[in-house]
Amino acid sequence: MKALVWRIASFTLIFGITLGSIGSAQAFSAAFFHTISKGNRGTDVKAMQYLLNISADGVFGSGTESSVKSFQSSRGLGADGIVGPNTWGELIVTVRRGDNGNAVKAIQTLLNAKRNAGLTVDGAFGAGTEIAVKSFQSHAGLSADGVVGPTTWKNLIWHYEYTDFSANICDQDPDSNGNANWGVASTVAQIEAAASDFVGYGKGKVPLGDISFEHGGDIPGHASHETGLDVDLWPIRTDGKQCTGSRITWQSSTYDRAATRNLVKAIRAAAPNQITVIYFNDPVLISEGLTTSYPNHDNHLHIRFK
Ligand SMILES: [Ca+2]
Ligand SMILES: [Ca+2]
Ligand SMILES: [Zn+2]
Repeated sequence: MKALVWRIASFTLIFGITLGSIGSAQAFSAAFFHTISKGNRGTDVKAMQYLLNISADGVFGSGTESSVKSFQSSRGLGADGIVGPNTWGELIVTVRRGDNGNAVKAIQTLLNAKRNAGLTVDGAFGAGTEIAVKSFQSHAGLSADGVVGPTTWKNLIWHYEYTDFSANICDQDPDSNGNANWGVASTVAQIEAAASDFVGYGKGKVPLGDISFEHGGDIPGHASHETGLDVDLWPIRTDGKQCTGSRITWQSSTYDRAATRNLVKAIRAAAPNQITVIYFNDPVLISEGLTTSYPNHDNHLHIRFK
């Protein structure tokens, strides 16, 4: 009996380890180049601008779009101005220790934003950058050779980014999903830009519920929050205490419609043409074309980015 128990235990142990490693490998074998286009912003946009050798301000505007189209024409791609997997594939160049230039700046920028690497963005691929690259490769289940080739580029672009709670956003966790504050880089940057704008109105910070887990995947009770593109925010209170007071609905006496409207407008302005839908049941905001009705969305705004 004891031997049987031990055999079951060791089988579980070995099988558990196997399952564990398959699980993490799966998260990264699903990696792909996020498609970015005019209206997006953030770390992936900045990396792309470095690779294009244009000003890297992290905002995909008209000038960036023109540069993308020229680049696409020069490489025999359809000049649609949209940076999808084929355009990324033409933009990336393999870099390793001893290399210099904008592609290295792109790598340093990505490692800083997504892995908190703390590198100086100087375009010089030295020992520190190599250590950070190897660390990321291990994290992603890749062979840690320190060389940034197509697979490492793809995994770095794909990897999500954590929301910055140091200034304009507070962290709410209504469904006990812990640090589900990771999103596609453009999702996070667009919310951060909107929050920065909103805080200027003087109605307090923006409360953020769930986005996604670090590498996406199953999130209890939130089937749509698995790809880093869906964000829950809470409505604004008339006393500005949406980060510390109780959670309200649009029917609450402390609901601040004007401030919540400003928040929705800031979100739309920070990501023009990059929003699929904003669910929130305030009938006035719906009548203004700002939000869309959906069951169970009385107490939060659910933003879905493209
Ligand atoms: Ca996009
Ligand atoms: Ca949260
Ligand atoms: Zn990770």
